[in-house]
Amino acid sequence: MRFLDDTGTATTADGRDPLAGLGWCDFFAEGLEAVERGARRGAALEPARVIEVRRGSFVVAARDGAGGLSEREARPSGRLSGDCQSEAAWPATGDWVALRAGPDGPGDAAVVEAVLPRRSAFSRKAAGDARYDRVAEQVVAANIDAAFIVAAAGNDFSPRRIERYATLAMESGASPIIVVTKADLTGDGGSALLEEAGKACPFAPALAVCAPDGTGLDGLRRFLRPGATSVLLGSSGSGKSTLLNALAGNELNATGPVREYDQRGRHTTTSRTLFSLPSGAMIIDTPGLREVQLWLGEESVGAVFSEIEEAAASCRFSDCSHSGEPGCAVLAGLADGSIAEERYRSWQRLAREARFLETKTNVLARREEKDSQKRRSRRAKAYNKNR
Ligand SMILES: Nc1nc2c(ncn2[C@@H]2O[C@H](COP(=O)(O)OP(=O)(O)OP(=O)(O)O)[C@@H](O)[C@H]2O)c(=O)[nH]1
Ligand SMILES: [Mg+2]
Ligand SMILES: [Zn+2]
Repeated sequence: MRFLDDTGTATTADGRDPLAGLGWCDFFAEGLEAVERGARRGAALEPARVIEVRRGSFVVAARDGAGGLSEREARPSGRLSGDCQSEAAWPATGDWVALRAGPDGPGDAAVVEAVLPRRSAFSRKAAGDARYDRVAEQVVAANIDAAFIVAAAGNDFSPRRIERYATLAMESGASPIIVVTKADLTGDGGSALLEEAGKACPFAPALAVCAPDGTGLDGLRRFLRPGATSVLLGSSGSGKSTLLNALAGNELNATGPVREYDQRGRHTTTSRTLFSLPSGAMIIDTPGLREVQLWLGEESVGAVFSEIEEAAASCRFSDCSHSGEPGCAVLAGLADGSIAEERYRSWQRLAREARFLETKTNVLARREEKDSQKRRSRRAKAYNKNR
């Protein structure tokens, strides 16, 4: 049984809005109200979550009017296309959007009018624009609670890449969780690599898994809360889709509201797609990123390199560049071995990259961004603390 409450919201018999299972909350409801206030009178808008972004259209999940959810295709409104000055403002997978019914009745594709403000977003610097003197943000996944940084055991394992992803995850507001896959390829169940991963990002939990035989999956499930969204990040071939496949496959017979994982895992992933697990947790699978360049994040670099940042606080000069000044606590740490040489070099490189981006982007816009970033980082740390 279902009923419409006096606001016209479809709810289930137990009074729950089906959108709540997709992560809908007051934060987004306020965003939708703001869009409605600015919209033309009479243009009824409804909330929907972007499951996949296609060329010129989106797949979204919205209320079906019968107490459940349905998947629909939607196209951008003329206004959205016109307003979108930047790539980052375009709907990304995981975004909540304001949807209007298609003008030609039920058969017509719905129209996305606006993107609602994001609670978090995993962004990178858009690839391939280095020749031009501009930098642009590309949103890989929006409104995510946790970012699984997937690194496969083997020759390609790189703590430096983990540091880079972890910095981006910190900047996003999501909690980084490191997953070492293909643990079966190591002689020790992955423990040596876990130790390396732990040094690369000291505050993030790190787990080793072997998805095909299920090893380690229960430890990972602790981070998959119903209604929360995670994103799988990592190089192509690192085992992201295999992991998703295993997480979904062990929970058989489920009918998730959003698309269920359909065992396509053996193929290289080509789109960023939001999947729903039967447990109610959501996961965004992504194609391996060939190039992960930072998008801002000087503070986030500091969070990932906490041992260096802590030492830097006791340098004699507050503007110490840590490259030869007297009384430099970072160089002292290098000398006594408490700071590893590779970490120091990696920290310098990422901090330089972040500073470069800072100077390239608008200072005022950045200041606003900083405040919200601080809030996000606090939330990200709280997420892991609360489990
Ligand atoms: N030995 C071993 N192989 C694995 C494991 N997990 C995944 N693989 C293999 O690694 C290969 C790549 O796995 P995928 O899951 O497609 O990798 P992906 O990260 O989704 O790659 P993209 O979609 O291209 O980004 C496949 O041949 C998998 O069978 C594992 O735990 N152990
Ligand atoms: Mg894949
Ligand atoms: Zn110093």
